[in-house]
Formats: sequence, structure tokens, C-alpha cells
Amino acid sequence: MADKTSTITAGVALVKILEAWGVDHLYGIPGGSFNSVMDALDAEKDRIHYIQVRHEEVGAMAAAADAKLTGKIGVCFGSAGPGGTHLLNGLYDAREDHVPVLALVGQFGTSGMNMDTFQEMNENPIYADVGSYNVTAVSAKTLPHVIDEAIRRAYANSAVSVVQIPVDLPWQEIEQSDWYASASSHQKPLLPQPDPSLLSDLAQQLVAAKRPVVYYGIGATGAGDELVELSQKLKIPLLSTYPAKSIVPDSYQAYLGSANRVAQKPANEALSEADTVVFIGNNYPFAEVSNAFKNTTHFLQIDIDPSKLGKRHEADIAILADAKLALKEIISQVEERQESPWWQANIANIQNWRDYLSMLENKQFGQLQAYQVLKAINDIAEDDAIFSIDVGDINLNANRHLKLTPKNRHFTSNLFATMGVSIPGAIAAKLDYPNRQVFNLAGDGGASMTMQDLVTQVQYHLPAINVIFTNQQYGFIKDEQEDTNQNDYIGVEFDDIDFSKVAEAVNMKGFRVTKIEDLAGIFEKAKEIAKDKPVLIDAVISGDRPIPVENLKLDPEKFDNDEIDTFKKRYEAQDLKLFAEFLSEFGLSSNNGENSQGGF
Ligand SMILES: Cc1cc2nc3c(=O)[nH]c(=O)nc-3n(C[C@H](O)[C@H](O)[C@H](O)COP(=O)(O)OP(=O)(O)OC[C@H]3O[C@@H](n4cnc5c(N)ncnc54)[C@H](O)[C@@H]3O)c2cc1C
Ligand SMILES: Cc1ncc(C[n+]2csc(CCOP(=O)(O)OP(=O)(O)O)c2C)c(N)n1
Ligand SMILES: [Mg+2]
Repeated sequence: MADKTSTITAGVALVKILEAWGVDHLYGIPGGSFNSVMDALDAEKDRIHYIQVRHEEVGAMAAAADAKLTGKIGVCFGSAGPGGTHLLNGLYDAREDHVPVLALVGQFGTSGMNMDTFQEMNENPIYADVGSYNVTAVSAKTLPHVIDEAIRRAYANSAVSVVQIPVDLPWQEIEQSDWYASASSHQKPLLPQPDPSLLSDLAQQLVAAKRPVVYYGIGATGAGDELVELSQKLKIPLLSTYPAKSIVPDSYQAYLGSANRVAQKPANEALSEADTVVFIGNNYPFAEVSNAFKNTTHFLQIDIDPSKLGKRHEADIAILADAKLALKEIISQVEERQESPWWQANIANIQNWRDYLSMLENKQFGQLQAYQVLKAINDIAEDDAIFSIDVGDINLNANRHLKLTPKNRHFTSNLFATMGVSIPGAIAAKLDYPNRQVFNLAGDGGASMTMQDLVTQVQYHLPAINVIFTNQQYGFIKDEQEDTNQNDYIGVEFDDIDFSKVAEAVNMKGFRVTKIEDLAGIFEKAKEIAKDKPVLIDAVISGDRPIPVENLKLDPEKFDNDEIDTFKKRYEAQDLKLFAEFLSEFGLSSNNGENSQGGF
């Protein structure tokens, strides 16, 4: 037997590589094919925290959430065959939102590989699409190197790495000199320096524009001050993608919101009326299908990734640059301008829309709706609260009604858009930021996909505030069927789950709220409980459709009075005005250039 002082098991070396890269926790469920790594995790348990989840998907989604929240690699694992394949939704979420995640997947020992042994198959093809690096380890000696490589590549490519590990390898001894972690050599790529002449061309076009908007995405994270400064200096309204909400405060008077369906009315309207769009740190995926820029005459783009320049629309000027650097430079090149009619009409339109949202939030009568629940959340939310958000109407409603600032964080499954992410996301957020208030906001459909892991919040003392919006339907899809299907609704309604009882079954305090007047008291109690324990509020809300801002029926030139009245009544939108009315109030005409909805 090798000398213990100069040897280490390959499994412990593997775990030490993770530690060297700053990984302090990882998620998964053991299986016979993974027990050798479990053994190593036990040996290292003072340095790395294993979080046992109740479904591997939750582990992978939580790992993706870790990476979204912290920028650090998220790590998850599953055993051979089904344990690994359960990871897939979380891994695709990470891939689509381009964050670094490492998945370790168990494999039968080398003695049984390629022999049709139990749970044994060639796993490599399963992960070929989702994994940017995807290999099966073949020897104990090279295993730590493979893990180190996987992490380095996940960071470099903002991608998913998958390593399949035959179970016998981590138990084998290797020489101490056989492994090292390259973490101390890790560096981020240098920011590209923008071409000064292109920047000054862009600044000139912006100054010359009659109807400009700055349309930014999450590439502008951290540049909120610069966005507001540019907006105020040149009197340009700001429009963002949905995930880029909170880069500038929601209360900023010239923040239009996001476009399309998970969207705000002033953003859709301004986008279709703008002549000049500065598209910055933005890869808006509905651009082509919603014909978002059909009325844009000048498209000016700034992005850090050469493969994105000119991608979503033909660009007049395309600049390879970091958003913040470029914005600073543009600000320094332009003089302060007076308010234009375009600016004034947008400000008035934004105010009219915010009055509408506020009316919904402050209703004191009628059936409970999502809007009043979101107000109750705003009322107890701390300045730096983190919101883990599921997929469904909650994206649309949280986007419109949560009042956030750059101190907050909110995140969901942006592009893969998988339901079930918000319970895992809240677990990750509480592990990463134990001293911050964390909300999980989910529809009843999304919550039922990962609700077994509410117990994980209890088991690991992760005091999140879970709010479930119970409407007994897949509301987001029901509304799509209303627009697209020829027959009745199908597959979008379901029996009630009382989530407060689910909470109690896992030793979590649960409330069920059905009335507007009970909201404030219950949310105050939940806030207190969540100072040291997780808590759940099941809000039984109406099945009302949130107003479809991509499909407004307010324009008398396109709809008859009955249609307009019915629309206003259904959405309680008596006082909502079209942007065209504000344009005309300030002496401008509308181009009637509605965008189509980018859907299916
Ligand atoms: C159910 C559901 C519905 C949705 N509907 C909508 C919707 O209606 N409207 C909507 O807007 N979104 C919607 N989304 C989100 C949508 O799917 C996309 O994920 C989102 O629009 C992409 O946002 P982004 O372009 O900001 O981010 P990304 O796709 O991540 O793009 C970021 C861009 O910034 C660049 N970048 C990164 N760093 C920098 C830097 N430092 N400087 C400059 N550039 C940089 C990148 O190269 C990239 O081009 C929805 C999500 C869900 C879950
Ligand atoms: C895993 C997964 N399955 C299906 C979908 C399609 N889908 C998107 S939203 C949605 C409904 C969400 O329902 P719920 O969570 O109840 O929220 P609601 O819209 O009712 O508020 C569905 C089925 C998806 N995005 N992800
Ligand atoms: Mg629902």
C-alpha cells in the first residue's frame, strides 16, 4: 500500500480542487455509483458543505442560482443513470443563462462499464448538448486534473461542465504530487476598450435623434448610475429587458420597463414609436419574432461579445465595449439638453401606467388578486431583499409590481424558462446571503414541481419567505390559449393544493390567505417568523388575466367602442390612456407602429 503521507485518494483530491476554487457547498443525492465521492465529501465536511436535496433537479437549479447570484461556479451531482438525468433542467437553465455550473455524474465502476450493467450506459451523449465540457474520467490519477479543467472551462465559457466518474476511481490512492488546482491562476478577460471614433459617432447620432430610447439588458448590470445620468442629460427614456429590471430604480421617472409580454405598457409603446435605439448589453430574444425594431431608423449597438454585434438587428454603429465604460465615455461627450416633447410624452405615459398599477395594488375590495399580494410583499421587503422568481404569471406580475432598486436582486430562469426554479433559487440565495431577506415567489403550478424541497429549507435552517400564488391554473398558458386556440381551454386548470398544509407537513409555518384585508397582518407575521425560520404564505388569488400590454384594445381607430369598453372593464383600465394621446398632447404624431407579440 502506498505511503499515506505522500498519497491522497483521488476523491479527496477532487473535493480539494473544488475547495481551491472557492466552492463552499454543493447539492445532490447519493447513489451506489457516487458513494466514493460521498466518502470524500465526508472526509472534507469541515471545509465543504453538502446540501442534501430531495430531487436532483433542485440541486442543479440551486447550483445555477448560486452562479447567477454570486458569479461563482455552482456545483451539483447525481448518481449514474436517473440521478444524473434528473439534473438536466437545472443544467439547461445554467446553459441558457450562460452561468458556470459543474455537474458531477456517477458511473458504474470500470469493472462493469460497457457491460450493460445495472444503471450503466454510455452517459456521455446524454450531456453532449448541455455540457460545453463533457467527459468521463478514466483514471484516478487524472481525475483531479479533469475536475480542474472542467471548472476552468466553465468559468472561461460561462457554461456547464459535466464529468462522469466511474465509482471506483475516487477511492483509489494517487500521489500528492499528482494533483494541483489552477484556481490561483484564474483571471477574467480584460474589458475591450471601445473605439473612440465609433463612440463619438454614436454620441452624435444620439444627440441628433428626435425619438431616442436606450434599451439595455443585463450586460449593463452595475451601470445604473451611468444609465440614469445619460437619460437625464439627453432626456432619453430608458427601456430594459425583463431580467435587467432593477439595474435602475423602478421609481426612476423615465424608466419605461421591458417590452413584449412580460412587459410594461410604456415600453412596448415607446419601442414602436422610437426612431433611434441604443441597444446595450442586450440580447433580447423576441427581437426578430416580434419585429421589435421595424420602426427604428437608427440602431446603435454596444456589446462585450463580438458574436452579438448585429445579431438582433442590422446595426448602423456597432461597438465592442463594456456597457459601463462606453456609457461613461458617451456621457462625457454630450451636453445637457432641454426636455423634448418626446421625453415629456413618455414621462406622462409612464405616470399614467404607474397610476394604473398603483390602483390595482391598493384595491381594498373584491376578490384577492396577485397585485395586492405583491403590494404586501413590497410593504415588508427590506431594501436589499432577494427575490427568487418562478416561471408563469409571476414573471409578468413581479416585473410590474415589485418596486426594486439596484440594492435588490431578482432572478428566474430567463431564457430556458423552466418552471420549478424558485424554491431551489431561494435555497441558494439563503446559503449565499444568510443575512439578507429572501423571497420565493411562485405560481401554484411552478411550486408543485419542486415543493418537496421546502423541507430542505427547514432541514438546513434557511429562513426564506415562500409566497405561492394559487389560482388553480397554469395562468400564463391559459392566457396564451385564449389568444391562439380555436377550441376551449385544455390542460390549464387543476385541483387545488393547500400549500399551507404542505408547509406544515414539512414543519414549516404555513398561512393561507384569501382576503385583501388579511394580507398585511399575515405578511407582518411571516416577516417576524422569517427572522429565524422559513415560512410559507399560500395566497388564493383570482384567475384574472393581467392586462396584455402586447395586445391592447384601447385604440378607437382599430377597435369599436364596445370592444374598448369590454377591454377596459375586464382589466379595470378605465383611466388608462394610449401613448398616442400623450404624443399628440405634446405636439407629436403617432406612427401607429404597433409591434406584434413575440410568442409562438
Ligand atoms: C416566462 C418568461 C417570459 C419572458 N418574457 C420576456 C419578455 O416578454 N420580455 C423580455 O424582455 N424578457 C422576457 N423574458 C426574459 C427573456 O427570455 C430573456 O432571457 C431576456 O430578455 C434576455 O435578457 P438580456 O438580453 O438582458 O440578457 P442576456 O440574454 O444574458 O444578454 C445579455 C447581453 O449583454 C452582453 N453583455 C454581457 N456583459 C456585458 C458588458 N459588461 N458590457 C456590454 N455587454 C455585455 C452579452 O454579450 C449579451 O449580448 C421572459 C422570461 C420568462 C421566464
Ligand atoms: C418545466 C416547464 N413545463 C412547462 C412550462 C410551460 N409553462 C410556462 S408558464 C406555465 C404555467 C405556470 O403556472 P403557474 O405556476 O400556476 O403560474 P400562473 O401562470 O398560474 O401564475 C407553463 C405550464 C415551462 N415553462 N416549464
Ligand atoms: Mg397558477
